[in-house]
Amino acid sequence: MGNVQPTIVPYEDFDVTADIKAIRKACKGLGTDEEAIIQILANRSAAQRVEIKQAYFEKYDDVSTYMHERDLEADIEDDTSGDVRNLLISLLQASRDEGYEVDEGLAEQDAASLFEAGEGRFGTDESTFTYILTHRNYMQLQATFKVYESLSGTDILDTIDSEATGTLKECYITLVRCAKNPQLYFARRLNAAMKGLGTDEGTLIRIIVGRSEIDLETVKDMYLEKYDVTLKEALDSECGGDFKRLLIEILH
Ligand SMILES: [Ca+2]
Repeated sequence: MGNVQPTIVPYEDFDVTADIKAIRKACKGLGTDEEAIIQILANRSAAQRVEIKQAYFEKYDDVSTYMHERDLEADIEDDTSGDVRNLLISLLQASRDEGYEVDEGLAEQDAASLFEAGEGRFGTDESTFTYILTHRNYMQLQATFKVYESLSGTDILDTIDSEATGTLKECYITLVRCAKNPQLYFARRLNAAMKGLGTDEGTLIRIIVGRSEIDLETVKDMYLEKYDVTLKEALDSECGGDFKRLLIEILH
């Protein structure tokens, strides 16, 4: 990964209003789009998540059509259940260590706990997975995943694939991908935003502008490695007009 900066620097393109609107939208309607909420919260610093929580409370508490106080945690509690709800609330509580220190002893301890919570037992102890994935810093998680692999012989993603199901599994996978290789994660999201009919322009702008001062060069490298086409070529064939020119401008 070379000299890439860790990604838990505050999200550059942070727009608290856009975030709470997106979260509100994900909470409303049929079911909750947990994946959308995770994608936002997993890429904001602790301070930004606190800001999101407060802004959400202020905005939606003012709306008098609601009979009772609404805050983000309550919305999520209404709309999701059990383990997914606990995971989202833990992310919102901004409890993740945001340093870059790696404690090898803790990595060994956490890897053993993850093993015991999953492969080492009948069923799965989701609370252990949720706690570790939401509390440790990303560098620490990278160390834990390495120890895990040597301990169990299995990649943590394969373990999650067989130990978790449904939305919870998708959320864990998103968190692990963010922690393991943030730049590859962004490359995947860019690809998904262009794939199929139409283009998710908002996502393209958010990632390209947001990462431009941080690690866009590495995101571009990851994109090429993963999809065998440069990000520029992909944008060229998927987007049109001024929008495309703007994005390619930012890419250099
Ligand atoms: Ca198991």
